[in-house]
Amino acid sequence: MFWDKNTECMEREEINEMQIIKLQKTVKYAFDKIPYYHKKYTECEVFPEDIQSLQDIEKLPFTTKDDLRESYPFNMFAVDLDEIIEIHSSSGTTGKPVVSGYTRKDIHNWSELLARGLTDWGITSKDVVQNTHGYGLFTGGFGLHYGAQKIGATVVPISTGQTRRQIQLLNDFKSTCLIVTPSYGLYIAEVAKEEGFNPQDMGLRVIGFGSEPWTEEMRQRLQDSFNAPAYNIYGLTEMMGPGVAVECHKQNGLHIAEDFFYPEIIDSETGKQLPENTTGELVLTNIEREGMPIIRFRTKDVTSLNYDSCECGRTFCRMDRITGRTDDMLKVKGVAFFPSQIEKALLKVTEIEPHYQVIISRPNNLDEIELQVESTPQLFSDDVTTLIKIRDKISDYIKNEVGIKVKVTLVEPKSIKRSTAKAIRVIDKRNLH
Ligand code: DLL
Repeated sequence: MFWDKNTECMEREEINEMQIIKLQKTVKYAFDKIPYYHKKYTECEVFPEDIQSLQDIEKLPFTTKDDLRESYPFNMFAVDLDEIIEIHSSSGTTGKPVVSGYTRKDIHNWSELLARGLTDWGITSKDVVQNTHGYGLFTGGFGLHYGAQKIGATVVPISTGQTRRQIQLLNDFKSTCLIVTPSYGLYIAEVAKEEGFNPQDMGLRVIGFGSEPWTEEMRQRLQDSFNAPAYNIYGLTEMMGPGVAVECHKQNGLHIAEDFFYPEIIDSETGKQLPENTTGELVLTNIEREGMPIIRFRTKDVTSLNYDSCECGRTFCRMDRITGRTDDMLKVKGVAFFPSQIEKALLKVTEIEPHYQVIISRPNNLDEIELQVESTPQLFSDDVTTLIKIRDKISDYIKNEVGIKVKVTLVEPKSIKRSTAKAIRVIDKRNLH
């Protein structure tokens, strides 16, 4: 099924013709309306009229997360605040998060992206969509909400957590579609079993999942647990949120909405474009966004693009599932952060040595994060109450800096392996690649 067949099945030539027109318009719009782009392009001596073909996009400098942070809060907006009807923001940092602003038209377009994806999965106005993504500054809740409502489905905006209630509503409301992060989906299945329900009999027809790294094996387990197909959704706050790319029912890659985003794959070392079917860093450009058009954003997500025709009939290119990051960003319990933030918090605690290791695991399908920190010889000989106090202090500082609660373990002085090269700070046992 198609939501907007004319668009979703355009010929490649038509797509490219549309993209160059939209790209030229966007570059001129950003240059005229956003001082950041005006300054940057003037410094690089590249101007809107230099963009004559899609290949010319390579003449433009990249935009990075740091550029967006420096524009905090609203300096990347291309319109006045009175035209912005909604704001979202990335999770994690308490310093300067990335802000994303949407005009009414942007919200309309965002809904379209997800309406397309959900329709392909067979969702109609007859479905009940239980949306467990967080509602708030995170884009997951509202993005999926708008898309599901657009097609007239009944949305249950339960948001994240309250697992027993999730199970109760799955049963009582007879939800037919569950929107989850893969790890939370598996957790719901497990708790359901503990509560005496068989998740396979709950009547779910479809699962939509995304927002964090996952493996094919996890997808398989999710599908087996609920006896329903599970489809991948990709997106990021900076570009819009979920829906930048959505997997079709063939489960063979995610179709990028090429009428809204122009994708490139680059070699993250050289910054040069790589050919199709080659793995590298995904770079995205908003070619249809009023509130905050971002040009050549380095996502740091590792994937490849495939332009072969897809059996589903859609012609937009497909990206592979994300297989890694080019930086050390971690996503744990849906919160994105960098190990350097943990270090920053630790350095504020004078009683300990800044030797630490972060261990991430996924027992029972839910992320767990443990921080092992070396205590000083002096502290180590102190009484237990002092140790507990310090441990709680570390935990509080980290919650403040990173936004999540970590389990802190104080270990013996000199027990964390020293490294002569780049220290291995993070041990991710989740096996996500
Ligand atoms: O996670 C948007 C989203 C919400 C996508 C709900 C899908 C469903 P951010 O919080 O800004 O936005 O995080 C974006 O999460 O750069 C990837 O590293 C990672 N990510 C998002 N979707 C996937 C996915 C939302 N399907 C960052 N597979 C991105 C793997 C994903 N990683």
